[in-house]
Amino acid sequence: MTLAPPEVHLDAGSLARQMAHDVHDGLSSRPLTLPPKYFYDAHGSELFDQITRLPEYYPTRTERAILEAHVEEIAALTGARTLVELGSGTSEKTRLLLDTLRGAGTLQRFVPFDVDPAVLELASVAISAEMPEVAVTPVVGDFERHLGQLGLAGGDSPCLLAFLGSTIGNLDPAQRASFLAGVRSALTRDDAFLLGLDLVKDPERLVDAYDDAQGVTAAFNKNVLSVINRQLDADADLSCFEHVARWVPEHEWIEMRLRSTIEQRLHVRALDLEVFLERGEEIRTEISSKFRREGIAAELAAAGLDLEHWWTDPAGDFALLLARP
Ligand code: AVJ
Repeated sequence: MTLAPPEVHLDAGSLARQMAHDVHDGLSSRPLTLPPKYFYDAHGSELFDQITRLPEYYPTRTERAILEAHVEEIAALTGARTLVELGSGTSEKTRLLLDTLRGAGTLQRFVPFDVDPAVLELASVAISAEMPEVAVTPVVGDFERHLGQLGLAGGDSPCLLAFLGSTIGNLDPAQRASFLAGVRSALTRDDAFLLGLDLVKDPERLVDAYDDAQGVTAAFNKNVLSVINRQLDADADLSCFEHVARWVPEHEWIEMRLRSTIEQRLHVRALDLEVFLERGEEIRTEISSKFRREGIAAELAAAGLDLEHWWTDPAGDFALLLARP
């Protein structure tokens, strides 16, 4: 078994400080915001898992179909000896990539990269038990801050860096530019970047994907308040907020918001912060950007990456792309 202990760039203490800082920032000025990364405690991750199986939420199954159709080609194009997966969780799509790279005889090393050490541990142990000849070297970190420390150069190159699920959509354009610069600097000549993107489409379908009939997405959205109640000793009453999903054409992104149904006072004790909410006032909890080929090609180019391959499903709902330095 070749499972290394995780390389930790982010311990529990610094995560907690980061959260306190982000929540303070988001709730102490208007418009009120909360960062989407705090949706994912154990309950939030379970709800997200349910979302991925909802009839309205097409991205997960569509991306899987694209990957299934082209994974052999991706393996052949990259000849990857190292697979790095950002925000990996326990994804079955990772397994498809791993199995194919193994089948091609190139895979030597797997680097799962996630903020959550518990999720990382589960994934790492499972993969290293299944694939004893593959070195599993997990990294605990935040992909917005710690890509520069990945230290891939000198490892088993070429490396394939995968970022699936359109998670990049949570970043605004400025955050994306700095993230993509981080990706570029983590890669060398023969490496490649595999990116999953949700595409611009009929707004009605987009809104439905973020406001499902069963209310799972509503529960997922409100769960961020439970996280804050628990982690920062706040007193939010989830029943006094309603879920809102809205398409914003100027930015081509979906916004999720929590709308206060009454005038209320929110007390975040650990931050010594009181927030007064008018009836109908909203907290923005997530942006989920939708992409076009020309737009992302330009963003990649600005970071020094060439878009070399672009694959979509027949309906053009979702895309996988391969870019190189
Ligand atoms: C995990 C960020 C890709 O934006 O579609 C799903 C999260 N939010 N439903 C997305 C999410 C509401 C998801 N990402």
